[in-house]
Amino acid sequence: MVKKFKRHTISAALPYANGPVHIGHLAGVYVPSDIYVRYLRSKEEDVAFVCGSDEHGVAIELRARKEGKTPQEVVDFYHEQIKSSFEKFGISFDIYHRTSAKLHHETASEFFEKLYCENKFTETTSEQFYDQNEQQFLADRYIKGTCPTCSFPEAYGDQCENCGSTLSPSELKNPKSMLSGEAPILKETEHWYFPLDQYEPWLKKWILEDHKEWKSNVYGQCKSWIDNGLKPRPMTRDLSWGIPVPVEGGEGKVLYVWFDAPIGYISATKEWAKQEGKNWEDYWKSEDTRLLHFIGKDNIVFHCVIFPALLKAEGSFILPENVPANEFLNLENNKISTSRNWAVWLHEYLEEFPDKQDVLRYVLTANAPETKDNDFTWKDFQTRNNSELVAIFGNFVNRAVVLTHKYFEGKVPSRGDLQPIDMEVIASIASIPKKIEDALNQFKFREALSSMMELARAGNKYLADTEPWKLIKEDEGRVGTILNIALQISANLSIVCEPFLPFTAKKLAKVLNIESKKWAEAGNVDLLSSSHQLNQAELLFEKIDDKVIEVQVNKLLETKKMNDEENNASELEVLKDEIVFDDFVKMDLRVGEIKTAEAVEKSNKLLKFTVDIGLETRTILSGVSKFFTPEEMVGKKVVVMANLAPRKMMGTESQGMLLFAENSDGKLVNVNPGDEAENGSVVA
Ligand code: B3M
Ligand code: ZN
Repeated sequence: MVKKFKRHTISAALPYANGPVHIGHLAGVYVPSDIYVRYLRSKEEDVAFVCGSDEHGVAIELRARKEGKTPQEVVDFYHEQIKSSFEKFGISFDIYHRTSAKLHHETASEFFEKLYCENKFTETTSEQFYDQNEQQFLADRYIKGTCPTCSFPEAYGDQCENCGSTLSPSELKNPKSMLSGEAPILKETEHWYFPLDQYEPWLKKWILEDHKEWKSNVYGQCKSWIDNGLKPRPMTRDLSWGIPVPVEGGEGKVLYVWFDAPIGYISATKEWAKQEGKNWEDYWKSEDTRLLHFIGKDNIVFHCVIFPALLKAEGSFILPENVPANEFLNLENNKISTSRNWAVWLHEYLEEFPDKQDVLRYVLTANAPETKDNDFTWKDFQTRNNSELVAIFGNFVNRAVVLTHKYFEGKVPSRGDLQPIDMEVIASIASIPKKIEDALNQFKFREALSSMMELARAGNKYLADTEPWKLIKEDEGRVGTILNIALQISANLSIVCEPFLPFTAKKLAKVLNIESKKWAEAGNVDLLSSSHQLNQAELLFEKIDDKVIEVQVNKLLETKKMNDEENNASELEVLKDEIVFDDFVKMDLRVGEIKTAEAVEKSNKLLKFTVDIGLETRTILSGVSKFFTPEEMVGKKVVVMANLAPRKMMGTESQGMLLFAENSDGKLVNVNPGDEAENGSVVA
């Protein structure tokens, strides 16, 4: 049964205000939601499109600590930056709010209080890690230790980034507080839990039976969560940055960020309604409103399971009709990562590709990670621009307009008798809008985009097949018919491309000298009346050069190089596992003096030394020829590991090892014990 809704509340995930936004955000959430909303508006539907910055949570506290700033300073900066990037990309939110706003604090607190007063929470005491030096409970992210699975020494309390295992802080070996560096203690603390388990039967029916139409990636994730059994989840945290817990005993605690963030959609709607003189409750409490959440796949459980259960418990809100979550976008075959700077940042793109927002919107939609993770490559970006936007869309419109100026003084010529080829292309004008609609109604944005391009393609082919430039001498009337049809296609394009390419749609409307038209007019072959005056042609898209792409690829290569170097350096920063004194004294370290040194034949690494270690002279091979010449080593004092079992290298037995220090750039330097040290002295 298809339900008819009176209005739509469309939310796009609230990005954390702890870093800039990148193409992954745009592809996964903001471009598809914007396409959908623009389409609805074009259909003259009543829509509230809400978003804002998610400004609470540990990630933001951590970032602030790292930057030596207050959390508020951090979110103030990124909120503005993110907001401006979205605006410049034409993401047409009705409001871009923020969760540090007073109205949001009030809204989230009231929501919490209501659940509290109606006994919808359970209070539970548990033991959590506590930093005695800092007198603070530690969020999972604030604890580091050795991963129980892979022994990576830098695993976080909630996850090991080396092997990917999900952890709880108590599983870490040698847990250390990231605040003081000390080992934390376990201390009792009380929190308010939302008994998600009690909502399991309801969730089973609501999702697994009543929402079988959800995208399979979304439905699948929900099913696996529910099948694994739901547990009570704490809705408060021992942190200082966030919304204070508004009930007795809540001092020093804040609401869990995933409790308050989705309520951010509600407070954003409230703020917007206030500004627009509307009633926000129509958008959240009326059964004839359709609520949709656009999100990325890592947010599915929060939007499909936890938040709906909270809304259900509260009792007065509508529930989402659908949650069209996308998978992830990778960049040049690697996961996008903020910390490794592996991303195309929107604010940088805007600077480096001025006026090319639609190109990125196009590429990200054509290649959207709708059903599986997908890859963004600069090469593909260039190809789609040059051979689709420029060669098909832009070329078609440009030809139609330029020829009209050339032959008809820029006035739309009238149509004469139609030939089969005209009928054929007119049929596509009529049928394509419906195709786009069907795809959009199912959140199939790639398909919708490709249907939109089908119209441009049809137009381009029509001009190529009819070749009006060859007919002008003998049959001006025929040329008029052809150009009329081509211009009607262009006018149709300006309607159906608008959700995807809003900047282009505007330019196109300007060239055609028409007001923007609504979706209902799409499919019409009489959008432009005869003699309507066009404006001068303007290039809608321009070719992107190999050189421009090279710059971007090089930028990524540079990042990769820097990351690799950093990885090497951080390996050194991590101290090895503790050993006992008995282990240490097993090593016999002696002062030695290099007597002779020579290169080893056929080896480009090894030098062969004879070293006087007091009681005897040893032959020792060492892979240092990149750093020292044999000559400069003769006479040098060195530290020798004297009781290392002999090893044969390139046919020679090496009887010990020389000690060198490795600098952060990989350069080796001699560990020089100084001239005062006698050959054979024990180093200990
Ligand atoms: N800020 C997580 C994210 O940016 C989170 C989304 C909140 S939506 C209510 O991926
Ligand atoms: Zn691990």
